[in-house]
Amino acid sequence: MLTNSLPKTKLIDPYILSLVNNIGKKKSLLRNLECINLDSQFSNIVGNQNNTEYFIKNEFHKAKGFRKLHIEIAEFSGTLKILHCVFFPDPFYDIPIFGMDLVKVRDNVTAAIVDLSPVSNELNNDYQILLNNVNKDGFTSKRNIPEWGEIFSKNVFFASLKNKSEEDSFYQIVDQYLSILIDVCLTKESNNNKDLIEERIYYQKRYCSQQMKNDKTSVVLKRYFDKDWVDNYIREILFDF
Ligand code: BLA
Repeated sequence: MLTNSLPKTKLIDPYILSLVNNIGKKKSLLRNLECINLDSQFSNIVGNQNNTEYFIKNEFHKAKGFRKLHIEIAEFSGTLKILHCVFFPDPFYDIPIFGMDLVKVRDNVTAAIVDLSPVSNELNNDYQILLNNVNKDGFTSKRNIPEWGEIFSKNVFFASLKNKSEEDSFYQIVDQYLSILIDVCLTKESNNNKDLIEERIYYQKRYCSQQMKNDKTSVVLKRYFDKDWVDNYIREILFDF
Protein backbone atom coordinates (compact mmCIF):
# COMPACT_ATOMS: atom_id res chain seq x y z
CA MET A 1 0.00 0.00 0.00
CA LEU A 2 1.09 3.51 -0.86
CA THR A 3 1.74 4.71 2.67
CA ASN A 4 3.44 1.54 4.00
CA SER A 5 6.84 2.27 2.58
CA LEU A 6 7.12 5.81 3.89
CA PRO A 7 9.74 6.18 6.59
CA LYS A 8 7.97 7.04 9.82
CA THR A 9 9.67 10.41 10.11
CA LYS A 10 8.40 11.34 6.67
CA LEU A 11 4.87 10.24 7.36
CA ILE A 12 2.51 12.63 5.76
CA ASP A 13 -0.17 14.18 7.93
CA PRO A 14 -3.07 12.20 9.43
CA TYR A 15 -5.79 13.95 7.45
CA ILE A 16 -4.11 13.17 4.11
CA LEU A 17 -3.50 9.60 5.30
CA SER A 18 -7.18 9.18 6.16
CA LEU A 19 -8.18 10.34 2.67
CA VAL A 20 -5.59 8.01 1.07
CA ASN A 21 -6.83 5.05 3.12
CA ASN A 22 -10.42 5.70 2.16
CA ILE A 23 -9.55 6.08 -1.54
CA GLY A 24 -7.68 2.75 -1.28
CA LYS A 25 -10.70 1.09 0.33
CA LYS A 26 -13.03 2.31 -2.43
CA LYS A 27 -10.54 1.35 -5.13
CA SER A 28 -10.41 -2.20 -3.79
CA LEU A 29 -14.12 -2.58 -4.68
CA LEU A 30 -13.32 -2.31 -8.40
CA ARG A 31 -13.25 -5.46 -10.55
CA ASN A 32 -10.00 -6.91 -11.92
CA LEU A 33 -7.79 -4.54 -9.95
CA GLU A 34 -4.16 -4.87 -11.04
CA CYS A 35 -0.95 -3.00 -10.34
CA ILE A 36 0.60 -1.15 -13.26
CA ASN A 37 4.36 -1.35 -12.96
CA LEU A 38 5.81 2.08 -12.77
CA ASP A 39 9.40 2.96 -13.63
CA SER A 40 11.08 2.89 -10.18
CA GLN A 41 12.52 6.36 -10.74
CA PHE A 42 8.91 7.64 -10.46
CA SER A 43 7.41 5.38 -7.79
CA ASN A 44 9.49 6.73 -4.96
CA ILE A 45 11.16 10.07 -5.52
CA VAL A 46 13.20 11.31 -2.57
CA GLY A 47 15.64 14.17 -2.50
CA ASN A 48 17.18 17.11 -0.90
CA GLN A 49 17.49 20.49 -2.56
CA ASN A 50 19.14 23.45 -0.81
CA ASN A 51 18.77 21.58 2.49
CA THR A 52 15.05 21.10 2.07
CA GLU A 53 13.85 17.53 1.85
CA TYR A 54 11.11 16.34 -0.44
CA PHE A 55 9.46 13.10 -1.45
CA ILE A 56 6.87 12.08 -4.00
CA LYS A 57 5.23 8.64 -4.04
CA ASN A 58 3.19 7.36 -6.92
CA GLU A 59 0.96 4.33 -7.26
CA PHE A 60 -0.68 3.16 -10.49
CA HIS A 61 -3.37 0.50 -10.85
CA LYS A 62 -5.86 -0.44 -13.53
CA ALA A 63 -9.25 -2.15 -13.21
CA LYS A 64 -12.28 -3.04 -15.25
CA GLY A 65 -13.48 0.28 -16.69
CA PHE A 66 -10.31 2.19 -15.81
CA ARG A 67 -7.11 2.58 -17.80
CA LYS A 68 -5.22 4.22 -14.91
CA LEU A 69 -5.95 4.71 -11.21
CA HIS A 70 -3.31 7.13 -9.97
CA ILE A 71 -2.64 8.22 -6.40
CA GLU A 72 0.25 10.52 -5.58
CA ILE A 73 1.32 11.86 -2.22
CA ALA A 74 4.06 14.43 -1.92
CA GLU A 75 5.71 16.52 0.71
CA PHE A 76 8.09 19.41 0.09
CA SER A 77 10.25 20.90 2.83
CA GLY A 78 7.91 19.53 5.50
CA THR A 79 5.57 22.46 4.86
CA LEU A 80 3.79 21.77 1.56
CA LYS A 81 1.83 18.52 1.39
CA ILE A 82 -0.12 17.30 -1.60
CA LEU A 83 -2.55 14.50 -2.31
CA HIS A 84 -3.31 14.11 -5.98
CA CYS A 85 -5.61 11.44 -7.32
CA VAL A 86 -7.09 10.82 -10.76
CA PHE A 87 -9.00 7.72 -11.87
CA PHE A 88 -8.86 7.79 -15.68
CA PRO A 89 -11.60 5.66 -17.27
CA ASP A 90 -11.13 3.25 -20.15
CA PRO A 91 -12.78 5.04 -23.13
CA PHE A 92 -14.68 1.85 -23.99
CA TYR A 93 -16.77 2.51 -20.88
CA ASP A 94 -19.17 5.33 -20.10
CA ILE A 95 -17.44 6.29 -16.83
CA PRO A 96 -16.52 9.84 -15.73
CA ILE A 97 -13.03 10.96 -14.63
CA PHE A 98 -12.61 11.04 -10.86
CA GLY A 99 -10.15 13.78 -9.88
CA MET A 100 -9.13 15.26 -6.58
CA ASP A 101 -6.33 17.48 -5.36
CA LEU A 102 -5.57 18.58 -1.83
CA VAL A 103 -2.88 21.14 -1.06
CA LYS A 104 -1.87 21.74 2.54
CA VAL A 105 0.54 24.53 3.47
CA ARG A 106 1.69 24.07 7.06
CA ASP A 107 -1.62 23.43 8.87
CA ASN A 108 -3.88 25.02 6.27
CA VAL A 109 -5.67 23.18 3.51
CA THR A 110 -5.59 25.97 0.94
CA ALA A 111 -7.09 23.93 -1.88
CA ALA A 112 -9.43 20.93 -1.70
CA ILE A 113 -11.05 19.97 -4.96
CA VAL A 114 -13.01 16.94 -6.08
CA ASP A 115 -15.06 16.15 -9.16
CA LEU A 116 -16.44 13.45 -11.39
CA SER A 117 -15.72 15.13 -14.71
CA PRO A 118 -17.72 14.28 -17.82
CA VAL A 119 -16.43 12.35 -20.82
CA SER A 120 -19.33 13.22 -23.11
CA ASN A 121 -21.65 16.08 -24.11
CA GLU A 122 -24.56 14.32 -22.46
CA LEU A 123 -25.78 16.65 -19.71
CA ASN A 124 -28.19 14.31 -17.97
CA ASN A 125 -25.66 11.74 -16.86
CA ASP A 126 -27.09 9.44 -14.22
CA TYR A 127 -24.23 10.26 -11.85
CA GLN A 128 -24.66 14.05 -12.17
CA ILE A 129 -28.08 13.82 -10.55
CA LEU A 130 -26.57 11.86 -7.64
CA LEU A 131 -23.67 14.32 -7.27
CA ASN A 132 -26.11 17.19 -7.19
CA ASN A 133 -27.73 15.66 -4.11
CA VAL A 134 -24.48 15.40 -2.11
CA ASN A 135 -24.52 17.89 0.76
CA LYS A 136 -21.85 20.52 0.12
CA ASP A 137 -22.97 23.05 2.76
CA GLY A 138 -21.09 24.29 5.78
CA PHE A 139 -17.94 25.64 4.12
CA THR A 140 -16.85 29.20 4.85
CA SER A 141 -14.35 29.56 2.01
CA LYS A 142 -15.51 28.11 -1.29
CA ARG A 143 -13.19 28.99 -4.19
CA ASN A 144 -13.73 29.86 -7.83
CA ILE A 145 -12.58 27.44 -10.47
CA PRO A 146 -9.86 28.96 -12.69
CA GLU A 147 -10.44 29.37 -16.44
CA TRP A 148 -8.68 26.14 -17.45
CA GLY A 149 -11.17 24.28 -15.22
CA GLU A 150 -13.93 24.23 -17.84
CA ILE A 151 -13.27 20.46 -17.93
CA PHE A 152 -14.95 20.01 -14.55
CA SER A 153 -18.64 19.22 -14.07
CA LYS A 154 -21.14 21.64 -12.58
CA ASN A 155 -20.83 19.59 -9.38
CA VAL A 156 -17.14 20.25 -8.94
CA PHE A 157 -16.39 21.12 -5.32
CA PHE A 158 -13.53 23.54 -4.57
CA ALA A 159 -12.76 25.23 -1.24
CA SER A 160 -10.12 26.08 1.32
CA LEU A 161 -10.75 24.11 4.52
CA LYS A 162 -10.73 26.30 7.60
CA ASN A 163 -11.13 23.85 10.48
CA LYS A 164 -11.55 20.20 11.48
CA SER A 165 -15.27 20.25 10.79
CA GLU A 166 -14.67 21.45 7.21
CA GLU A 167 -11.99 18.76 6.80
CA ASP A 168 -14.50 16.14 7.96
CA SER A 169 -17.13 17.49 5.57
CA PHE A 170 -14.69 17.39 2.64
CA TYR A 171 -13.77 13.80 3.57
CA GLN A 172 -17.50 12.94 3.38
CA ILE A 173 -17.88 14.62 -0.02
CA VAL A 174 -14.91 12.68 -1.43
CA ASP A 175 -16.32 9.50 0.10
CA GLN A 176 -19.71 10.07 -1.53
CA TYR A 177 -18.26 11.05 -4.93
CA LEU A 178 -16.21 7.83 -4.86
CA SER A 179 -19.25 5.76 -3.83
CA ILE A 180 -21.25 7.25 -6.70
CA LEU A 181 -18.39 6.53 -9.11
CA ILE A 182 -18.11 2.90 -7.96
CA ASP A 183 -21.90 2.34 -8.03
CA VAL A 184 -22.13 3.79 -11.54
CA CYS A 185 -19.13 1.94 -12.92
CA LEU A 186 -20.17 -1.46 -11.58
CA THR A 187 -23.30 -1.20 -13.76
CA LYS A 188 -21.40 -0.37 -16.96
CA GLU A 189 -20.25 -2.72 -19.68
CA SER A 190 -17.91 -1.80 -22.50
CA ASN A 191 -19.41 -0.80 -25.81
CA ASN A 192 -17.96 -0.53 -29.26
CA ASN A 193 -19.79 2.49 -30.63
CA LYS A 194 -17.00 4.24 -32.53
CA ASP A 195 -18.45 7.75 -32.16
CA LEU A 196 -18.94 7.41 -28.39
CA ILE A 197 -15.42 6.06 -27.90
CA GLU A 198 -13.95 8.89 -29.96
CA GLU A 199 -15.91 11.43 -27.93
CA ARG A 200 -14.63 9.93 -24.65
CA ILE A 201 -11.06 9.96 -25.94
CA TYR A 202 -11.49 13.60 -26.97
CA TYR A 203 -12.82 14.55 -23.52
CA GLN A 204 -10.04 12.71 -21.71
CA LYS A 205 -7.32 14.29 -23.87
CA ARG A 206 -8.87 17.69 -23.24
CA TYR A 207 -8.97 16.97 -19.48
CA CYS A 208 -5.22 16.31 -19.57
CA SER A 209 -4.33 19.29 -21.76
CA GLN A 210 -6.40 21.67 -19.62
CA GLN A 211 -4.85 20.35 -16.38
CA MET A 212 -1.45 21.07 -17.91
CA LYS A 213 -2.44 24.74 -18.03
CA ASN A 214 -2.49 24.82 -14.21
CA ASP A 215 0.87 26.51 -13.64
CA LYS A 216 0.57 25.93 -9.85
CA THR A 217 1.60 22.30 -10.41
CA SER A 218 4.71 23.07 -12.45
CA VAL A 219 5.79 26.03 -10.28
CA VAL A 220 6.14 23.77 -7.23
CA LEU A 221 7.91 20.99 -9.12
CA LYS A 222 10.33 23.42 -10.79
CA ARG A 223 11.65 24.46 -7.39
CA TYR A 224 13.03 20.93 -7.01
CA PHE A 225 13.55 19.56 -10.54
CA ASP A 226 14.74 20.91 -13.88
CA LYS A 227 12.29 22.00 -16.57
CA ASP A 228 12.69 18.90 -18.79
CA TRP A 229 12.08 16.58 -15.86
CA VAL A 230 8.97 18.52 -14.80
CA ASP A 231 7.55 18.65 -18.35
CA ASN A 232 8.11 14.92 -18.73
CA TYR A 233 6.62 14.16 -15.28
CA ILE A 234 3.47 16.17 -16.02
CA ARG A 235 3.07 14.63 -19.51
CA GLU A 236 3.88 11.02 -18.60
CA ILE A 237 2.92 10.53 -14.95
CA LEU A 238 0.22 13.06 -14.08
CA PHE A 239 -1.68 13.68 -17.30
CA ASP A 240 -0.69 11.20 -20.00
CA PHE A 241 -3.05 10.20 -22.77
C1 BLA B 1 -3.88 24.34 -7.06
N1 BLA B 1 -1.96 22.70 -7.10
C2 BLA B 1 -2.59 23.86 -6.71
C3 BLA B 1 -1.68 24.62 -5.89
C4 BLA B 1 -0.53 23.91 -5.76
C5 BLA B 1 -0.69 22.72 -6.53
C6 BLA B 1 0.72 24.29 -4.98
C7 BLA B 1 -1.98 25.98 -5.28
C8 BLA B 1 -2.75 25.85 -4.01
C9 BLA B 1 -3.81 26.88 -3.82
O1 BLA B 1 -4.23 27.52 -4.82
O2 BLA B 1 -4.25 27.08 -2.68
C10 BLA B 1 0.36 21.77 -6.67
N2 BLA B 1 -0.90 19.73 -7.20
C11 BLA B 1 0.24 20.44 -7.06
C12 BLA B 1 1.34 19.55 -7.35
C13 BLA B 1 0.77 18.34 -7.70
C14 BLA B 1 -0.62 18.47 -7.61
C15 BLA B 1 2.78 19.92 -7.27
O3 BLA B 1 -1.43 17.55 -7.80
C16 BLA B 1 1.37 17.06 -8.09
C17 BLA B 1 2.65 16.83 -8.13
N3 BLA B 1 -4.88 19.66 -9.72
C18 BLA B 1 -4.67 18.35 -10.01
C19 BLA B 1 -5.94 17.70 -10.12
C20 BLA B 1 -6.92 18.65 -9.89
C21 BLA B 1 -6.23 19.89 -9.62
C22 BLA B 1 -6.11 16.24 -10.43
O4 BLA B 1 -3.55 17.82 -10.15
C23 BLA B 1 -8.37 18.54 -9.86
C24 BLA B 1 -9.07 17.44 -9.99
C25 BLA B 1 -6.85 21.10 -9.30
N4 BLA B 1 -5.07 22.40 -8.12
C26 BLA B 1 -6.25 22.26 -8.78
C27 BLA B 1 -6.92 23.54 -8.80
C28 BLA B 1 -6.09 24.46 -8.16
C29 BLA B 1 -4.93 23.71 -7.74
C30 BLA B 1 -8.29 23.83 -9.40
C31 BLA B 1 -6.31 25.94 -7.96
C32 BLA B 1 -5.68 26.68 -9.09
C33 BLA B 1 -5.97 28.16 -9.07
O5 BLA B 1 -6.76 28.63 -8.25
O6 BLA B 1 -5.37 28.85 -9.90
